[in-house]
Amino acid sequence: MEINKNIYENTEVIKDNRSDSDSEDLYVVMKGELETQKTRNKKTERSGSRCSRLTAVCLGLLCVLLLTVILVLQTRYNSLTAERDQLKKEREGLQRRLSEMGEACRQGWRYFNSSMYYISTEKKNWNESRQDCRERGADLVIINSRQEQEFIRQTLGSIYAWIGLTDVETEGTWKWVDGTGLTTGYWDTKEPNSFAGDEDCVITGQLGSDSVLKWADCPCNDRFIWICEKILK
Ligand SMILES: [Ca+2]
Ligand SMILES: [Ca+2]
Repeated sequence: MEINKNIYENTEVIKDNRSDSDSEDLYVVMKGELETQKTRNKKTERSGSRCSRLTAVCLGLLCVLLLTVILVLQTRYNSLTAERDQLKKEREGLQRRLSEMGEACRQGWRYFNSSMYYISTEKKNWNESRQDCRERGADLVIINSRQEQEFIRQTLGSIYAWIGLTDVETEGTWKWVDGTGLTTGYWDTKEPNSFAGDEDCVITGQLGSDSVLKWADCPCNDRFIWICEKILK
C-alpha cells in the first residue's frame, strides 16, 4: 500500500511539473505500472495463501501419523506387559512346584507324571491309611492309567499296599476316593472275589504272573502298607 501511495504522489508531482501532453502520457504509463504492481501483489498473496494451506495440511498429516505411531506403540507395550506378567506368574508357579517337589522328595515322596507318591513303611487298615494320606495333604492313590499301574508295581515290587478303591458303599460298585467310578481295573486273574465274605477295599501287589494285573479285594480292617498320591497343580 505504501508503494502504491508513493507512485500516486510521484505521478501527481510529475503531472504538475510537465506540459499537459507529456503529463498525460506519463500519467498513463505510471497508471499502467501501478496496475501491473497491483496484479503482481495479488499473485504473491495467492501464492502465499496456497503455501500456508499446504503447510497446514502437512502438519495435520504429520500429527495423524504421530498419533497412529503412539497408539501402535501403546498397544504393543500393553501386550508385552501382559505377556511379561503371565510369564512371571508361570515362573513363580514353576518355582513353587519345584520347591514342593524338593521338599516332598526329602520326605520320601516319589515323582511320576505330575503326581507325587508316598509309600508308607508301617501297616494300617484301609481307613487309617487314608486318614494318614489326608494328613499329608494327599489321598490314597487313584490309578488312572496302565502307565501309573506299572510305575506303582515297579516301585512296590510284590509287597501288598492299599490303593484308594472301595465298594464299601454298594457291593460290587467300585469307587475311587474322589467319588469317581472305576472304568479300567487291573485285577489279578481271580479277583475281585470277596473270598473272606466281606472284602470291600483294594490292594495292589498280588503275586500273579501278569506284570500289571495286580489288584485284589481284601477286608478293609486288614493291615497293609499304603500308597498316597498328591496331584501337582
Ligand atoms: Ca493317579
Ligand atoms: Ca479278594
